[in-house]
Amino acid sequence: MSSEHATEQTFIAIKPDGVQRGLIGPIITRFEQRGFKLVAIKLTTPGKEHLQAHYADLSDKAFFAGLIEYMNSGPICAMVWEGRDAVKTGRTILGATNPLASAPGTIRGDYAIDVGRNVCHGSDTVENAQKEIALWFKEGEAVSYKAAQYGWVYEK
Ligand code: D4T
Repeated sequence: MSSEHATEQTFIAIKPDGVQRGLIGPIITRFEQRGFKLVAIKLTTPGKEHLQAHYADLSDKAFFAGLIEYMNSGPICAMVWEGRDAVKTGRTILGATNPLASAPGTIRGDYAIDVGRNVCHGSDTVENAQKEIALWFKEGEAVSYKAAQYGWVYEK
């Protein structure tokens, strides 16, 4: 059963509001406690051009300029998390884009109200995860290691 789900890497970013509100710890805890493995992490203020590239597919939206301004308003905690089905499950842990539609128990359902202050980003597909990791991290910045808890998280 477990082999039906591939081991993946996903890009998770705690946005400036999440960082300023002291939510780095609680958000990391959710991914750690679920059993996912942290393979890269940094605090970064990458600048407008980088943020515009990250959200390039939204450039024609009315909220784009506000989104870039918000994302550029303070440090972002950029991370790569690894594990079985990490992309889809990461999105489930995050909740819906609009926090008011997010179930309690999800990050956005517990910590956010407005869509323009939704505290955390997560890749939506494996392909986008790979693109985002390549945009935010240099080659080799994500480390490779076997987590001590592996056999207690995965059957095989
Ligand atoms: P991110 O990329 O932040 O994980 O968001 P989602 O993947 O869940 O959703 P998205 O790409 O549609 O939106 C990106 C980003 O834009 C903000 N946003 C979105 C906004 O400010 N107003 C809006 O109406 C929408 C739809 C929130 C997330």
